[in-house]
Amino acid sequence: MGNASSSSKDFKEIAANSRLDHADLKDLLKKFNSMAVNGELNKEKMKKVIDLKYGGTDSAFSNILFNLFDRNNDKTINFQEFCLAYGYLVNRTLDDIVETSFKCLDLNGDGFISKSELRAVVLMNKKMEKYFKVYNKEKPLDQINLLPLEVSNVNKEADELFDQMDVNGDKQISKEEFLQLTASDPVLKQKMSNLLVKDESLDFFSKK
Ligand SMILES: [Ca+2]
Ligand SMILES: [Ca+2]
Repeated sequence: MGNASSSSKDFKEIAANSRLDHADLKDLLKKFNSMAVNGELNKEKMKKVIDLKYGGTDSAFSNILFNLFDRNNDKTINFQEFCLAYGYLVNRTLDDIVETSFKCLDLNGDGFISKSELRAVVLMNKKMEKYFKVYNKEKPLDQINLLPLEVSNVNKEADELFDQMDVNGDKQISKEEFLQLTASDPVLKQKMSNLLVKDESLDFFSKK
């Protein structure tokens, strides 16, 4: 404390926003620099890192993770965004969790959550659960398959959730619908943030 160099000032601000301490940030900076090119991490590079760490990727997973990181929607991830995402995954608190959940679940970023997006997300959650809990990360993510019965159960679950949230029945979930419903239903709010595979995403930052 008391050292007023500009980088320590930046660190202080990032530490406060991400609820991480100085040692965490130093560690994260090393990780970030090992992944980033010219101080930025783009989606392609992020997919490569996912592929390396999980033995494959899933487009719903990489889109969610990218949307979680890229808070200002400029299609690239800077160090501050990198830290905020990590802070959220570790501490589980984020001031704008509802907006962030919507942004993450809207995989293609068109401002709506479609039925196929929700299906893809619920399916990916199931796949990640298998990867972690059934195979204990020993089988590459690319080789994890769901049985036809699992797929139909997942689709049913996703469609029920979708119908619950598509209040006006126009076959898409708008941000207004999402904000209103989650504000009045804490269980639903929790369910939505649970779809962001927080535990599983932490491996993105692991050594390997
Ligand atoms: Ca960004
Ligand atoms: Ca969408």
